[in-house]
Amino acid sequence: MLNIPVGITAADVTFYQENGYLVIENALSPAEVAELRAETIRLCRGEKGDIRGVLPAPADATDDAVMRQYLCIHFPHKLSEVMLKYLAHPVMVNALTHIIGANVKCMQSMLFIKAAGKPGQAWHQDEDFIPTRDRSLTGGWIALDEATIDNGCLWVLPGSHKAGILWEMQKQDDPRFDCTDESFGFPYRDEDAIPVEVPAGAIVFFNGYLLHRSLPNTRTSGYRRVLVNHYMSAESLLPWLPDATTRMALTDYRDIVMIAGKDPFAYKGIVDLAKPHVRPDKMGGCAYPDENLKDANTPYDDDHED
Ligand SMILES: O=C(O)CCC(=O)C(=O)O
Repeated sequence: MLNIPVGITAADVTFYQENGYLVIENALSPAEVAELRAETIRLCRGEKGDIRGVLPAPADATDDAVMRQYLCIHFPHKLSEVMLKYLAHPVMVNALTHIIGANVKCMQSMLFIKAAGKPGQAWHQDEDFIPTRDRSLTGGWIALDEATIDNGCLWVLPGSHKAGILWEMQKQDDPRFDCTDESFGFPYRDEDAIPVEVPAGAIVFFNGYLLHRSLPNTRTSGYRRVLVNHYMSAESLLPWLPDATTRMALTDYRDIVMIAGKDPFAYKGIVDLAKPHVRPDKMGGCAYPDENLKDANTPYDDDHED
């Protein structure tokens, strides 16, 4: 039984076009949020299949001990029917077909767990990482916990998508952020940013050219869990290959899931490319946790609660 807010309004679409983001509260019911949280634990326990950087959890490890290991799991929808289902949640589909157009595909999911003490992500524009040809990239960020300033909500620079410029990027070693490169040189100040604080069950939509970041989870316990999926117009090719080592783009990345309308390029078929993996959180270095931990006895020795 869905708690669906009515579909988005013309005023919502105008707000999104002007500001580059939009919040829909009560998009998911409490039962749906609970389903995604339960699946998050199964993924972190390694019960859904191989995820690079996720170690099989001992049966007696607590849910907290297991979840606290991981900042973020990339491509959970490749292993989990539950995560796959929520790519095309009715509220998501309704909003995206108004924002993007009738034909919408998804190419990426990321499951942030972001336990207390974990870092945020520095200023960036998602089109730097996932370059569409028609600037249609849109994030659909599903809050599985309330997201607040103190647990590391999103911050956005409203209207920054409008220039249509991808700003320069550089490596950064700011301890507030994970290992991802940061955008710089843009004509906006940190003071112009606004926090996007939302309750659990909300979806935040944001444009692929919008400058956004998140700060660390500074609470002493708990999580800021989010399932964020990325979508684009099915009419655009996607010159992308999510392989940080080669950086070799395909002409058209076809490991996609259609979530609305028709795929004009269905004749190309779908291929299986993305491999689920953990995002290094910098606190343990920028290598994968399995590489960091290969000499350690077990990551579960320290089973304390905050
Ligand atoms: O939720 C976060 O902490 C960062 C998410 C983000 O920046 C993104 O999905 O592009």
